Amino acid sequence: MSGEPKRGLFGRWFGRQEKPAEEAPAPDTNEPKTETTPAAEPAVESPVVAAPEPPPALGPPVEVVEPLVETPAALVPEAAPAAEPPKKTSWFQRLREGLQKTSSKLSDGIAAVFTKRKLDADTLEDLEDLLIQADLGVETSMRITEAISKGRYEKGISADDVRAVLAQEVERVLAPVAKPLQPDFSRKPHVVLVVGVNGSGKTTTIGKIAHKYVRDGRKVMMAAGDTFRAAAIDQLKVWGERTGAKIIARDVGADSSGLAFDALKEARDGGFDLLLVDTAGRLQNKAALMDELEKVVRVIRKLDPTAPHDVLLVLDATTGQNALSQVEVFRQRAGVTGLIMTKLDGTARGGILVAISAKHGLPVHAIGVGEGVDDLQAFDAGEFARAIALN
Ligand SMILES: Nc1nc2c(ncn2[C@@H]2O[C@H](COP(=O)(O)OP(=O)(O)O)[C@@H](O)[C@H]2O)c(=O)[nH]1
Ligand SMILES: [Mg+2]
Repeated sequence: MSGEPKRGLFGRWFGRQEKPAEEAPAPDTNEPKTETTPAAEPAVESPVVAAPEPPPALGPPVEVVEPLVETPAALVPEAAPAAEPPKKTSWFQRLREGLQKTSSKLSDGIAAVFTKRKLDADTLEDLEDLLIQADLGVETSMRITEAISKGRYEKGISADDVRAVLAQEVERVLAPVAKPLQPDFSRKPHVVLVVGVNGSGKTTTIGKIAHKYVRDGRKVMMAAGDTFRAAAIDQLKVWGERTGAKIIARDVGADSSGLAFDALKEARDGGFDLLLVDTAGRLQNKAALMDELEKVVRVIRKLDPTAPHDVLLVLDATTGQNALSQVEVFRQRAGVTGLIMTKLDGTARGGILVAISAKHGLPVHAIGVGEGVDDLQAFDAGEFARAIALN
């Protein structure tokens, strides 16, 4: 892996070197941050809303169904401002800052455990605890401590030695899953279904992906499949304006599988290269959400038995351990084929990606490091490992 963080990763992801896009304004208009915190969004585990019925087609506005967490007015995005945004730090800098909490906890902990350069059962156990607390997972944590115990450290081991082994082992887990998204445009369209809990960054990620391929000269369509919330539909429309991708949307409460079907039909008839299907992250409960996702897949397959060609699960890096159960549930029910982790620019708990990768081995296609159109980066195992272990 490269030691130079800023060199064309985005281009590498998509197999070609891009000229940097004009700095596009960050969408400051999406959902309130509070909604996306782990506390506010405990994921699909429990019934979130007590409404007995799904919103019927053309039924009452869903704001009635989930009024507590979201403020509809704040959700309606405004048009992007034309002004240049303030100069942003590099994506790697943002990734490093995002993982700073994890990495400094680890390095402080390692320094404390290995002050005496002693390598015995106690220090190894302390190290293992530390790694597990950083969300790396039991399996990987044991592998790292084992690697250290087997190393030749007769003269004692320094904290730097430990961190070097940590970086190496984390990279070893992540390297096989770092795989770019590779749409096959000959399918006309290549269909990407995007799933995940509410607030994880699905709609934003779809917008970023659309931007990339529109800029490449592809015909891109986005289907506003989160018909549960009016604000979600409006949000995708703004991304349509921002990127130039075509939007297929219906009224709130409309059947999202019907929408996906029509979108695919229209994309096919119109010779589109790529169809990105947004979905709801929250319905009345987990079962309803999963039923709906299954239905969307079934209906898409009536038109194209090979579709959806990618089912991307979007994970919020600030959620920590809960991401693991999200992978399990969505993988089982929605046939997830790859992951995108967002918000690695915040106060991320990126260690969980290591645990997820060790357990599931699903491709990690990209990471989100901000809210702007260009803030989607190829996932680079080495950079990520270094940001966690050597930051
Ligand atoms: N800092 C940061 N914010 C993000 C990122 N991706 C999404 N967001 C924000 O997270 C919030 C929820 O995103 P959204 O796309 O609406 O999530 P959805 O409910 O899964 O569709 C919005 O405020 C986004 O701007 C990211 O990579 N970094
Ligand atoms: Mg959304």
